[in-house]
Amino acid sequence: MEFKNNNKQIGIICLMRLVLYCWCVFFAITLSSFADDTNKIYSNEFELPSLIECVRFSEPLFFCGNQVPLYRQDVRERLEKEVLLALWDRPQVILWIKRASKYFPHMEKIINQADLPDDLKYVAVIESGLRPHVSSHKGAVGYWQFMRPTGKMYGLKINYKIDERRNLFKSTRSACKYLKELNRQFDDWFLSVAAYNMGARGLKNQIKVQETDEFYSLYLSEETQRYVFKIIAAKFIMENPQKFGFIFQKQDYYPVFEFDKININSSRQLPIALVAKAAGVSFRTIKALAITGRNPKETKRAIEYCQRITKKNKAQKTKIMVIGIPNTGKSTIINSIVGKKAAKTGNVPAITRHNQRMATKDIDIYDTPGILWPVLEPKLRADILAASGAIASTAMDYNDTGAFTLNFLINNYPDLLKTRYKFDKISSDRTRIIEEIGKKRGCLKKGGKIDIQRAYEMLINELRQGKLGRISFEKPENIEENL
Ligand SMILES: Nc1nc2c(ncn2[C@@H]2O[C@H](COP(=O)(O)OP(=O)(O)OP(=O)(O)O)[C@@H](O)[C@H]2O)c(=O)[nH]1
Ligand SMILES: [Mg+2]
Repeated sequence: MEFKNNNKQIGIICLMRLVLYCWCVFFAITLSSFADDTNKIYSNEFELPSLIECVRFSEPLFFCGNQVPLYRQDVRERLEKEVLLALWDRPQVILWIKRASKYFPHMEKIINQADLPDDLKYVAVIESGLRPHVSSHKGAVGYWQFMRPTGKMYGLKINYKIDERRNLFKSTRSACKYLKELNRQFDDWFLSVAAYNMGARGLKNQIKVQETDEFYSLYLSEETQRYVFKIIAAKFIMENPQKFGFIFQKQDYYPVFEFDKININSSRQLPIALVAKAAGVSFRTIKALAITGRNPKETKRAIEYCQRITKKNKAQKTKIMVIGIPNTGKSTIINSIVGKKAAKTGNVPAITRHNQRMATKDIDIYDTPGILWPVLEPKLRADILAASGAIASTAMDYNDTGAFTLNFLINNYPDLLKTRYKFDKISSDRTRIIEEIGKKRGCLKKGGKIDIQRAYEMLINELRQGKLGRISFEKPENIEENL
Protein backbone atom coordinates (compact mmCIF):
# COMPACT_ATOMS: atom_id res chain seq x y z
CA MET A 1 0.00 0.00 0.00
CA GLU A 2 1.24 3.42 -0.74
CA PHE A 3 -0.12 6.62 0.70
CA LYS A 4 0.18 9.77 -1.30
CA ASN A 5 -1.08 13.31 -1.17
CA ASN A 6 -2.24 15.17 -4.17
CA ASN A 7 -0.14 18.11 -5.06
CA LYS A 8 -1.75 21.07 -6.68
CA GLN A 9 0.18 23.38 -8.80
CA ILE A 10 -1.03 26.91 -9.01
CA GLY A 11 0.35 29.11 -11.68
CA ILE A 12 -0.26 32.82 -11.75
CA ILE A 13 0.77 34.73 -14.85
CA CYS A 14 0.59 38.45 -14.75
CA LEU A 15 0.62 39.81 -18.28
CA MET A 16 -0.03 43.50 -17.89
CA ARG A 17 0.85 46.07 -15.31
CA LEU A 18 -2.83 46.71 -14.77
CA VAL A 19 -3.40 43.10 -13.85
CA LEU A 20 -0.37 43.25 -11.60
CA TYR A 21 -1.77 46.32 -9.91
CA CYS A 22 -5.14 44.65 -9.34
CA TRP A 23 -3.37 41.61 -7.95
CA CYS A 24 -1.41 43.72 -5.46
CA VAL A 25 -4.57 45.38 -4.25
CA PHE A 26 -6.26 42.02 -3.93
CA PHE A 27 -3.26 40.60 -2.10
CA ALA A 28 -3.22 43.47 0.35
CA ILE A 29 -6.91 43.02 1.08
CA THR A 30 -6.47 39.27 1.51
CA LEU A 31 -3.58 39.76 3.89
CA SER A 32 -5.46 42.18 6.07
CA SER A 33 -8.50 39.91 6.27
CA PHE A 34 -6.21 36.98 7.08
CA ALA A 35 -4.71 38.99 9.93
CA ASP A 36 -8.21 39.64 11.24
CA ASP A 37 -9.04 35.98 10.95
CA THR A 38 -5.92 34.93 12.80
CA ASN A 39 -6.75 37.27 15.66
CA LYS A 40 -10.22 35.83 15.77
CA ILE A 41 -8.87 32.30 15.85
CA TYR A 42 -6.56 32.98 18.76
CA SER A 43 -9.08 34.92 20.74
CA ASN A 44 -11.65 32.18 20.17
CA GLU A 45 -9.28 29.52 21.38
CA PHE A 46 -8.96 31.23 24.71
CA GLU A 47 -12.58 32.22 24.95
CA LEU A 48 -14.39 28.94 24.85
CA PRO A 49 -18.15 29.19 24.75
CA SER A 50 -19.63 28.44 28.14
CA LEU A 51 -20.82 24.87 28.58
CA ILE A 52 -24.25 26.16 29.51
CA GLU A 53 -24.44 27.97 26.19
CA CYS A 54 -23.38 24.79 24.36
CA VAL A 55 -26.51 22.93 25.32
CA ARG A 56 -28.97 25.66 24.43
CA PHE A 57 -30.48 23.80 21.51
CA SER A 58 -31.73 26.78 19.57
CA GLU A 59 -32.68 24.91 16.42
CA PRO A 60 -34.47 21.63 15.79
CA LEU A 61 -32.15 18.66 15.65
CA PHE A 62 -32.44 15.82 13.16
CA PHE A 63 -30.91 12.38 12.99
CA CYS A 64 -31.27 10.40 9.77
CA GLY A 65 -33.99 12.81 8.73
CA ASN A 66 -36.04 12.32 11.90
CA GLN A 67 -36.47 15.08 14.41
CA VAL A 68 -35.14 14.49 17.90
CA PRO A 69 -38.09 15.37 20.16
CA LEU A 70 -36.30 18.02 22.19
CA TYR A 71 -39.64 19.42 23.32
CA ARG A 72 -39.74 16.46 25.69
CA GLN A 73 -37.95 17.46 28.86
CA ASP A 74 -36.53 13.96 29.49
CA VAL A 75 -35.12 13.77 25.94
CA ARG A 76 -33.55 17.20 26.29
CA GLU A 77 -31.93 16.27 29.57
CA ARG A 78 -30.57 13.00 28.23
CA LEU A 79 -29.08 14.69 25.18
CA GLU A 80 -27.66 17.55 27.25
CA LYS A 81 -25.86 15.02 29.39
CA GLU A 82 -24.17 13.34 26.42
CA VAL A 83 -23.23 16.64 24.77
CA LEU A 84 -21.74 17.95 28.00
CA LEU A 85 -19.83 14.75 28.68
CA ALA A 86 -18.45 14.71 25.13
CA LEU A 87 -17.40 18.35 25.43
CA TRP A 88 -15.72 17.62 28.73
CA ASP A 89 -13.34 15.31 26.90
CA ARG A 90 -12.07 17.92 24.44
CA PRO A 91 -9.04 15.89 23.26
CA GLN A 92 -11.41 13.09 22.34
CA VAL A 93 -13.59 15.43 20.25
CA ILE A 94 -10.51 16.90 18.56
CA LEU A 95 -9.39 13.39 17.59
CA TRP A 96 -12.88 12.52 16.31
CA ILE A 97 -12.83 15.57 14.05
CA LYS A 98 -9.29 14.97 12.82
CA ARG A 99 -9.97 11.30 12.09
CA ALA A 100 -13.29 12.16 10.47
CA SER A 101 -11.46 14.12 7.80
CA LYS A 102 -9.40 11.00 7.11
CA TYR A 103 -12.21 8.44 7.00
CA PHE A 104 -15.55 10.18 6.51
CA PRO A 105 -15.15 10.85 2.76
CA HIS A 106 -14.87 7.08 2.16
CA MET A 107 -17.63 6.20 4.61
CA GLU A 108 -19.96 8.81 3.16
CA LYS A 109 -19.45 7.42 -0.33
CA ILE A 110 -20.27 3.87 0.75
CA ILE A 111 -23.25 4.95 2.86
CA ASN A 112 -24.53 7.02 -0.03
CA GLN A 113 -24.09 4.12 -2.48
CA ALA A 114 -26.12 1.95 -0.10
CA ASP A 115 -28.84 4.58 -0.22
CA LEU A 116 -28.72 5.12 3.52
CA PRO A 117 -28.73 8.36 5.54
CA ASP A 118 -25.35 10.02 5.83
CA ASP A 119 -25.78 10.47 9.60
CA LEU A 120 -25.06 6.78 10.12
CA LYS A 121 -21.34 7.60 9.99
CA TYR A 122 -21.69 8.94 13.53
CA VAL A 123 -22.47 5.39 14.66
CA ALA A 124 -18.85 4.52 13.81
CA VAL A 125 -17.64 7.55 15.79
CA ILE A 126 -19.28 6.27 18.95
CA GLU A 127 -18.53 2.62 18.26
CA SER A 128 -14.79 2.98 17.74
CA GLY A 129 -13.78 6.66 17.83
CA LEU A 130 -12.90 5.91 14.17
CA ARG A 131 -10.01 3.67 15.19
CA PRO A 132 -9.56 0.56 13.05
CA HIS A 133 -7.79 -1.52 15.65
CA VAL A 134 -10.13 -1.11 18.57
CA SER A 135 -11.39 -4.33 20.02
CA SER A 136 -13.62 -4.55 23.05
CA HIS A 137 -13.27 -7.17 25.76
CA LYS A 138 -16.56 -8.61 24.51
CA GLY A 139 -14.86 -9.34 21.20
CA ALA A 140 -16.23 -6.50 19.03
CA VAL A 141 -13.62 -5.29 16.54
CA GLY A 142 -12.96 -2.44 14.12
CA TYR A 143 -14.55 0.82 13.04
CA TRP A 144 -18.07 -0.57 13.38
CA GLN A 145 -17.35 -2.90 16.31
CA PHE A 146 -18.70 -6.02 14.72
CA MET A 147 -18.95 -9.13 16.85
CA ARG A 148 -17.51 -12.15 15.07
CA PRO A 149 -20.82 -13.92 14.19
CA THR A 150 -22.50 -10.72 12.97
CA GLY A 151 -19.44 -9.73 10.96
CA LYS A 152 -19.36 -13.15 9.30
CA MET A 153 -23.11 -13.03 8.69
CA TYR A 154 -22.65 -9.76 6.82
CA GLY A 155 -19.87 -11.08 4.63
CA LEU A 156 -16.64 -10.28 6.50
CA LYS A 157 -13.78 -12.72 6.46
CA ILE A 158 -12.65 -13.35 10.04
CA ASN A 159 -10.11 -16.00 10.91
CA TYR A 160 -6.76 -16.14 12.67
CA LYS A 161 -4.99 -14.70 9.65
CA ILE A 162 -7.33 -11.99 8.48
CA ASP A 163 -9.94 -9.87 10.14
CA GLU A 164 -11.89 -7.72 7.71
CA ARG A 165 -13.64 -5.92 10.57
CA ARG A 166 -10.57 -3.66 10.41
CA ASN A 167 -10.97 -3.00 6.72
CA LEU A 168 -12.55 0.42 6.36
CA PHE A 169 -14.30 -0.36 3.09
CA LYS A 170 -15.48 -3.89 3.73
CA SER A 171 -16.60 -3.23 7.29
CA THR A 172 -18.47 -0.08 6.27
CA ARG A 173 -20.25 -1.99 3.48
CA SER A 174 -21.18 -4.72 5.96
CA ALA A 175 -22.35 -2.16 8.53
CA CYS A 176 -24.56 -0.63 5.84
CA LYS A 177 -26.08 -4.03 5.05
CA TYR A 178 -26.66 -4.69 8.73
CA LEU A 179 -28.18 -1.26 9.41
CA LYS A 180 -30.37 -1.56 6.32
CA GLU A 181 -31.63 -4.91 7.54
CA LEU A 182 -32.33 -3.49 11.00
CA ASN A 183 -34.21 -0.58 9.49
CA ARG A 184 -36.24 -3.00 7.37
CA GLN A 185 -37.29 -4.68 10.62
CA PHE A 186 -37.91 -1.58 12.74
CA ASP A 187 -38.69 1.08 10.13
CA ASP A 188 -37.29 3.75 12.44
CA TRP A 189 -33.68 4.92 12.60
CA PHE A 190 -33.62 5.56 16.35
CA LEU A 191 -34.78 1.98 16.95
CA SER A 192 -32.48 0.57 14.26
CA VAL A 193 -29.44 2.19 15.83
CA ALA A 194 -30.54 0.98 19.28
CA ALA A 195 -30.83 -2.53 17.79
CA TYR A 196 -27.31 -2.19 16.37
CA ASN A 197 -26.16 -1.81 19.96
CA MET A 198 -28.35 -4.32 21.82
CA GLY A 199 -29.42 -6.76 19.10
CA ALA A 200 -32.68 -6.92 17.19
CA ARG A 201 -34.15 -9.78 19.19
CA GLY A 202 -33.70 -8.07 22.55
CA LEU A 203 -35.20 -4.85 21.27
CA LYS A 204 -38.21 -6.62 19.78
CA ASN A 205 -38.82 -8.31 23.14
CA GLN A 206 -38.76 -4.96 24.92
CA ILE A 207 -41.11 -3.41 22.36
CA LYS A 208 -43.50 -6.31 22.96
CA VAL A 209 -43.27 -6.22 26.76
CA GLN A 210 -43.49 -2.42 27.05
CA GLU A 211 -46.13 -2.15 24.32
CA THR A 212 -44.51 0.79 22.62
CA ASP A 213 -42.29 1.05 19.59
CA GLU A 214 -41.40 4.67 20.20
CA PHE A 215 -37.68 4.75 20.99
CA TYR A 216 -37.84 7.70 23.38
CA SER A 217 -40.57 6.05 25.46
CA LEU A 218 -38.83 2.71 25.76
CA TYR A 219 -36.95 1.81 28.90
CA LEU A 220 -33.81 0.04 27.68
CA SER A 221 -30.48 -0.81 29.27
CA GLU A 222 -28.54 2.29 30.24
CA GLU A 223 -25.87 1.42 27.69
CA THR A 224 -28.31 1.38 24.77
CA GLN A 225 -30.23 4.45 25.89
CA ARG A 226 -27.04 6.44 26.19
CA TYR A 227 -25.65 4.97 22.97
CA VAL A 228 -28.31 6.58 20.77
CA PHE A 229 -27.94 9.93 22.53
CA LYS A 230 -24.15 9.74 22.26
CA ILE A 231 -24.45 9.34 18.49
CA ILE A 232 -26.79 12.33 18.23
CA ALA A 233 -24.45 14.36 20.46
CA ALA A 234 -21.47 13.46 18.24
CA LYS A 235 -23.38 14.65 15.19
CA PHE A 236 -24.45 17.85 16.97
CA ILE A 237 -20.85 18.71 17.90
CA MET A 238 -19.04 17.48 14.79
CA GLU A 239 -21.32 19.26 12.34
CA ASN A 240 -20.55 22.58 13.91
CA PRO A 241 -17.31 22.26 15.88
CA GLN A 242 -16.45 25.98 15.82
CA LYS A 243 -19.65 26.68 17.76
CA PHE A 244 -18.14 24.71 20.63
CA GLY A 245 -14.73 26.32 20.44
CA PHE A 246 -13.01 23.76 18.22
CA ILE A 247 -11.31 26.05 15.74
CA PHE A 248 -9.39 24.06 13.18
CA GLN A 249 -7.07 25.32 10.50
CA LYS A 250 -6.61 23.43 7.26
CA GLN A 251 -3.35 21.80 8.31
CA ASP A 252 -4.89 20.46 11.52
CA TYR A 253 -7.05 17.90 9.74
CA TYR A 254 -5.70 14.46 8.93
CA PRO A 255 -5.44 13.98 5.18
CA VAL A 256 -7.98 11.73 3.50
CA PHE A 257 -6.97 8.10 3.70
CA GLU A 258 -5.55 7.34 0.25
CA PHE A 259 -3.89 4.27 -1.19
CA ASP A 260 -3.24 2.25 -4.28
CA LYS A 261 -4.87 -1.14 -4.57
CA ILE A 262 -2.72 -3.85 -6.11
CA ASN A 263 -3.73 -7.48 -6.62
CA ILE A 264 -0.88 -9.91 -6.13
CA ASN A 265 -1.13 -13.42 -7.48
CA SER A 266 1.00 -15.69 -5.41
CA SER A 267 1.20 -19.47 -5.31
CA ARG A 268 1.95 -19.36 -1.58
CA GLN A 269 1.48 -17.09 1.40
CA LEU A 270 3.73 -14.06 1.39
CA PRO A 271 5.66 -13.01 4.50
CA ILE A 272 4.37 -9.65 5.70
CA ALA A 273 7.92 -8.30 5.89
CA LEU A 274 8.31 -8.93 2.16
CA VAL A 275 5.03 -7.19 1.38
CA ALA A 276 6.14 -4.20 3.48
CA LYS A 277 9.45 -4.07 1.63
CA ALA A 278 7.81 -4.29 -1.77
CA ALA A 279 5.34 -1.57 -0.86
CA GLY A 280 8.14 0.66 0.38
CA VAL A 281 6.55 1.15 3.79
CA SER A 282 7.79 0.27 7.22
CA PHE A 283 7.00 -3.06 8.76
CA ARG A 284 4.96 -1.31 11.45
CA THR A 285 2.67 0.18 8.83
CA ILE A 286 1.73 -3.32 7.79
CA LYS A 287 1.65 -5.41 10.93
CA ALA A 288 3.38 -6.54 14.09
CA LEU A 289 4.63 -10.13 13.94
CA ALA A 290 4.40 -12.74 16.65
CA ILE A 291 7.13 -15.29 17.08
CA THR A 292 7.04 -18.74 18.62
CA GLY A 293 9.62 -18.94 21.35
CA ARG A 294 10.47 -22.55 20.62
CA ASN A 295 11.18 -22.08 16.94
CA PRO A 296 14.89 -21.25 16.42
CA LYS A 297 14.18 -19.88 12.95
CA GLU A 298 11.80 -17.30 14.41
CA THR A 299 13.83 -16.45 17.50
CA LYS A 300 16.88 -15.94 15.27
CA ARG A 301 14.94 -13.25 13.43
CA ALA A 302 14.36 -11.44 16.73
CA ILE A 303 18.10 -11.46 17.34
CA GLU A 304 18.83 -10.19 13.84
CA TYR A 305 16.40 -7.41 14.51
CA CYS A 306 18.14 -6.49 17.78
CA GLN A 307 21.48 -6.47 16.00
CA ARG A 308 20.11 -4.26 13.27
CA ILE A 309 18.67 -1.66 15.60
CA THR A 310 21.75 -1.48 17.79
CA LYS A 311 23.93 -1.01 14.67
CA LYS A 312 26.82 -2.52 16.54
CA ASN A 313 30.44 -2.41 15.69
CA LYS A 314 31.15 -5.87 14.22
CA ALA A 315 33.90 -6.54 16.75
CA GLN A 316 31.53 -5.99 19.68
CA LYS A 317 28.98 -8.46 20.95
CA THR A 318 25.35 -7.34 21.07
CA LYS A 319 24.00 -7.36 24.60
CA ILE A 320 20.36 -8.41 24.83
CA MET A 321 18.15 -8.54 27.89
CA VAL A 322 14.90 -10.49 27.71
CA ILE A 323 12.31 -8.92 29.99
CA GLY A 324 8.60 -9.46 30.38
CA ILE A 325 5.80 -10.73 32.56
CA PRO A 326 6.25 -14.08 34.37
CA ASN A 327 5.79 -17.46 32.69
CA THR A 328 5.59 -16.13 29.16
CA GLY A 329 8.48 -18.06 27.64
CA LYS A 330 11.44 -15.73 28.18
CA SER A 331 13.78 -18.53 29.23
CA THR A 332 12.45 -20.76 26.45
CA ILE A 333 13.31 -18.10 23.86
CA ILE A 334 16.82 -17.87 25.28
CA ASN A 335 17.31 -21.65 25.14
CA SER A 336 16.19 -21.64 21.54
CA ILE A 337 18.64 -18.86 20.71
CA VAL A 338 21.66 -20.35 22.45
CA GLY A 339 20.76 -23.82 21.15
CA LYS A 340 20.84 -25.68 24.48
CA LYS A 341 18.87 -25.89 27.70
CA ALA A 342 20.89 -23.23 29.46
CA ALA A 343 18.03 -21.54 31.33
CA LYS A 344 15.59 -23.32 33.61
CA THR A 345 11.99 -23.32 32.34
CA GLY A 346 8.67 -24.52 33.73
CA ASN A 347 4.99 -23.86 33.44
CA VAL A 348 4.61 -21.82 36.63
CA PRO A 349 5.55 -18.21 37.29
CA ALA A 350 8.83 -17.20 38.96
CA ILE A 351 10.95 -20.12 37.71
CA THR A 352 13.76 -17.67 36.90
CA ARG A 353 14.73 -15.99 40.14
CA HIS A 354 17.90 -14.05 39.24
CA ASN A 355 19.47 -12.41 36.22
CA GLN A 356 21.54 -14.97 34.34
CA ARG A 357 23.93 -14.36 31.44
CA MET A 358 24.24 -16.74 28.53
CA ALA A 359 26.62 -16.25 25.62
CA THR A 360 27.02 -17.21 22.00
CA LYS A 361 29.70 -16.16 19.54
CA ASP A 362 27.86 -12.93 18.64
CA ILE A 363 25.67 -12.07 21.59
CA ASP A 364 25.45 -11.91 25.34
CA ILE A 365 21.87 -12.58 26.35
CA TYR A 366 20.46 -12.08 29.84
CA ASP A 367 17.54 -14.02 31.31
CA THR A 368 15.58 -12.11 33.96
CA PRO A 369 12.86 -12.88 36.51
CA GLY A 370 9.32 -11.97 35.39
CA ILE A 371 8.03 -8.54 36.32
CA LEU A 372 4.46 -7.43 37.07
CA TRP A 373 2.71 -4.11 37.47
CA PRO A 374 2.67 -2.98 41.10
CA VAL A 375 -1.12 -2.66 40.94
CA LEU A 376 -3.10 -5.04 38.76
CA GLU A 377 -5.61 -2.59 37.33
CA PRO A 378 -7.81 -2.57 35.33
CA LYS A 379 -9.49 -5.86 36.14
CA LEU A 380 -9.18 -6.99 32.52
CA ARG A 381 -5.39 -6.91 32.84
CA ALA A 382 -5.50 -8.95 36.06
CA ASP A 383 -7.86 -11.47 34.44
CA ILE A 384 -5.61 -11.92 31.41
CA LEU A 385 -2.53 -12.35 33.58
CA ALA A 386 -4.30 -14.94 35.75
CA ALA A 387 -5.73 -16.86 32.78
CA SER A 388 -2.42 -16.98 30.95
CA GLY A 389 -0.55 -18.27 34.00
CA ALA A 390 1.50 -15.20 34.86
CA ILE A 391 0.08 -15.12 38.39
CA ALA A 392 0.73 -17.95 40.85
CA SER A 393 -2.27 -20.25 41.30
CA THR A 394 -2.24 -19.51 45.03
CA ALA A 395 -2.90 -15.84 44.26
CA MET A 396 -5.92 -16.32 41.99
CA ASP A 397 -9.50 -17.50 42.18
CA TYR A 398 -10.14 -20.28 39.65
CA ASN A 399 -13.89 -19.64 39.53
CA ASP A 400 -13.38 -15.98 38.76
CA THR A 401 -10.57 -16.49 36.24
CA GLY A 402 -12.40 -19.47 34.73
CA ALA A 403 -15.54 -17.40 34.12
CA PHE A 404 -13.44 -14.69 32.45
CA THR A 405 -11.60 -17.28 30.32
CA LEU A 406 -14.80 -18.96 29.20
CA ASN A 407 -16.39 -15.62 28.26
CA PHE A 408 -13.27 -14.59 26.39
CA LEU A 409 -13.23 -17.84 24.41
CA ILE A 410 -16.93 -17.64 23.59
CA ASN A 411 -16.52 -14.10 22.28
CA ASN A 412 -13.19 -14.47 20.52
CA TYR A 413 -12.49 -18.12 19.75
CA PRO A 414 -15.85 -19.94 19.64
CA ASP A 415 -14.61 -22.34 16.95
CA LEU A 416 -11.66 -23.50 19.07
CA LEU A 417 -14.03 -24.09 21.98
CA LYS A 418 -16.41 -26.07 19.77
CA THR A 419 -13.63 -28.23 18.32
CA ARG A 420 -11.89 -28.94 21.63
CA TYR A 421 -15.04 -29.89 23.55
CA LYS A 422 -16.99 -31.26 20.59
CA PHE A 423 -19.93 -28.87 20.87
CA ASP A 424 -22.33 -28.63 17.91
CA LYS A 425 -23.04 -25.07 18.88
CA ILE A 426 -22.19 -22.73 21.69
CA SER A 427 -25.06 -22.48 24.16
CA SER A 428 -26.10 -18.99 25.25
CA ASP A 429 -26.12 -20.24 28.84
CA ARG A 430 -22.53 -20.05 30.13
CA THR A 431 -23.22 -22.27 33.16
CA ARG A 432 -24.36 -25.04 30.81
CA ILE A 433 -21.18 -24.76 28.81
CA ILE A 434 -18.88 -25.17 31.81
CA GLU A 435 -21.09 -27.98 33.15
CA GLU A 436 -20.75 -29.76 29.80
CA ILE A 437 -16.97 -29.31 29.88
CA GLY A 438 -16.91 -30.63 33.45
CA LYS A 439 -19.01 -33.62 32.44
CA LYS A 440 -16.83 -34.41 29.46
CA ARG A 441 -13.68 -34.25 31.59
CA GLY A 442 -15.14 -36.20 34.52
CA CYS A 443 -15.02 -33.34 37.03
CA LEU A 444 -17.60 -34.73 39.40
CA LYS A 445 -18.26 -34.27 43.09
CA LYS A 446 -19.75 -36.83 45.43
CA GLY A 447 -23.29 -37.64 44.32
CA GLY A 448 -22.45 -37.07 40.65
CA LYS A 449 -22.78 -33.26 40.74
CA ILE A 450 -20.45 -31.33 38.46
CA ASP A 451 -17.46 -29.77 40.20
CA ILE A 452 -17.51 -26.34 38.52
CA GLN A 453 -14.26 -25.15 40.07
CA ARG A 454 -12.40 -28.22 38.80
CA ALA A 455 -13.99 -27.78 35.38
CA TYR A 456 -12.73 -24.19 35.24
CA GLU A 457 -9.31 -25.34 36.41
CA MET A 458 -9.28 -27.93 33.64
CA LEU A 459 -10.28 -25.36 31.03
CA ILE A 460 -7.58 -22.93 32.15
CA ASN A 461 -4.89 -25.62 32.18
CA GLU A 462 -5.84 -26.88 28.72
CA LEU A 463 -5.74 -23.33 27.42
CA ARG A 464 -2.32 -22.73 28.96
CA GLN A 465 -0.98 -25.97 27.52
CA GLY A 466 -2.04 -24.81 24.07
CA LYS A 467 -4.55 -27.65 23.73
CA LEU A 468 -7.29 -25.34 22.48
CA GLY A 469 -5.06 -23.81 19.81
CA ARG A 470 -3.26 -20.51 19.39
CA ILE A 471 -4.88 -17.78 21.45
CA SER A 472 -3.96 -14.12 21.85
CA PHE A 473 -5.34 -12.39 24.89
CA GLU A 474 -3.88 -9.11 23.82
CA LYS A 475 -2.79 -7.81 20.43
CA PRO A 476 -0.86 -4.68 19.49
CA GLU A 477 -4.13 -2.98 18.59
CA ASN A 478 -5.46 -3.50 22.15
CA ILE A 479 -2.48 -1.51 23.35
CA GLU A 480 -3.06 1.19 20.72
CA GLU A 481 -6.66 1.31 21.85
CA ASN A 482 -5.56 2.64 25.21
CA LEU A 483 -3.31 5.33 23.79
N1 LIG B 1 3.08 -23.62 23.56
C1 LIG B 1 4.17 -22.90 23.86
N2 LIG B 1 4.63 -22.96 25.11
C2 LIG B 1 5.72 -22.23 25.40
C3 LIG B 1 6.34 -21.39 24.44
N3 LIG B 1 7.37 -20.76 25.05
C4 LIG B 1 7.38 -21.22 26.32
N4 LIG B 1 6.41 -22.11 26.52
C5 LIG B 1 6.09 -22.80 27.77
O1 LIG B 1 5.71 -21.83 28.72
C6 LIG B 1 6.17 -22.17 30.03
C7 LIG B 1 6.97 -21.01 30.61
O2 LIG B 1 8.18 -20.86 29.90
P1 LIG B 1 9.47 -20.17 30.54
O3 LIG B 1 10.43 -20.04 29.44
O4 LIG B 1 9.87 -20.82 31.79
O5 LIG B 1 8.84 -18.75 30.87
P2 LIG B 1 9.53 -17.52 31.62
O6 LIG B 1 8.92 -16.29 31.04
O7 LIG B 1 10.98 -17.62 31.58
O8 LIG B 1 8.95 -17.71 33.07
P3 LIG B 1 9.51 -17.11 34.48
O9 LIG B 1 10.99 -17.28 34.49
O10 LIG B 1 8.85 -17.97 35.49
O11 LIG B 1 9.07 -15.70 34.54
C8 LIG B 1 7.00 -23.43 29.84
O12 LIG B 1 6.19 -24.54 30.20
C9 LIG B 1 7.31 -23.46 28.37
O13 LIG B 1 7.47 -24.79 27.89
C10 LIG B 1 5.82 -21.34 23.13
O14 LIG B 1 6.28 -20.63 22.24
N5 LIG B 1 4.72 -22.12 22.90
MG1 LIG C 1 12.31 -17.79 33.07
